[in-house]
Amino acid sequence: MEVETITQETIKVEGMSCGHCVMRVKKAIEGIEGVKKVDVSLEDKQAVVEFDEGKTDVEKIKAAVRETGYEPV
Ligand SMILES: [Cu+2]
Repeated sequence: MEVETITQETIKVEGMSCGHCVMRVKKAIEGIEGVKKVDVSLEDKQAVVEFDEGKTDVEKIKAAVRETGYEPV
């Protein structure tokens, strides 16, 4: 039996300037296994991510954001 531990984390993201950036960051995070929900806000410069702790972690999410060319803080 697999137990899911869903956690919510808010990650600050620098460098987003328009809706296109938001979509890129959102898609990058959504592509990570274990991620359940992503909300990216241009106004707040942050991504609110719900994920399964057993499958991924904040560092992996930050790495994916960095790969798209934006700076997680
Ligand atoms: Cu943009």
